[in-house]
Amino acid sequence: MNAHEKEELAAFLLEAEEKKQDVVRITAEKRPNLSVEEAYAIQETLVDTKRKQGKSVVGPKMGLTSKAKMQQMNVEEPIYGYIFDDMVVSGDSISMSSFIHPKAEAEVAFILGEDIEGPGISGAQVLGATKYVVPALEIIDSRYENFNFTLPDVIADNASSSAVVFGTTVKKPEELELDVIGTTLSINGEIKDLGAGAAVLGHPANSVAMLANMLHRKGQKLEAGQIILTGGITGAVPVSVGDYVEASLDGLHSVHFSVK
Ligand code: 0L1
Ligand code: MG
Repeated sequence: MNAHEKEELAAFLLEAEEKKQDVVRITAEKRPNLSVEEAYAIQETLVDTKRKQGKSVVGPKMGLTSKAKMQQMNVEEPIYGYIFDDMVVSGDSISMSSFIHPKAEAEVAFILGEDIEGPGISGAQVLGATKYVVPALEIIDSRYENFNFTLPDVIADNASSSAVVFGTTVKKPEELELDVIGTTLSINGEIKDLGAGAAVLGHPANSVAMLANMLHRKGQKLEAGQIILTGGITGAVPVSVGDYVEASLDGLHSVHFSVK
């Protein structure tokens, strides 16, 4: 894929994100044989464009970290994307007009105290390099019609990244057993899904370790100060106007937002 094609496809996805207008997946018509490698190259171009627009990266994130999502997509490895500063929700409400068809999922985020550079990083090393963990609600919003995509499509689309609400409870990782923290995701007081931290690759720290090892293949590393979304402990649930969305994570209290 040449530079012009990469830029055209990144611009196609960025326009859909800016206009809040869903599009047909890239592999349906534009590039049926898109490979995972090419998809990450499109994602990199999209990320560079956002940086040139003055946005800054809060941290990379992991997606497709649950067995169910990996089986559904027929993959053995999760994917990553990037969360930008303008995706972080500052108040306690979001506007439906900022999204196409948002879904929320409950996650644990890691705030790194040290750089982490692969290869061969383990979950234990990640815990040693992590300053704090916080609860988070990630709002994913695929730019593709009906969330209909193949693996390369969703990689190119920055792993459906759109927004994130961070909770205010901050804990040191050693204060919790992150693999057994029980988590519920409720909408308007009704539990829509639940899980335990182990749903994320056995332990959320394993997700950060895998991310460090995947980035190493590109000559990149995780950096101190980055906030890493580790992947959904619960499934992703569609949200609509009027909803009050709340995730409760044992020991990390709750994180919530309303949809206007
Ligand atoms: O954060 C995530 O797990 C999203 C990964 C992309 C798959 C999706 O949009 O459902
Ligand atoms: Mg996620």
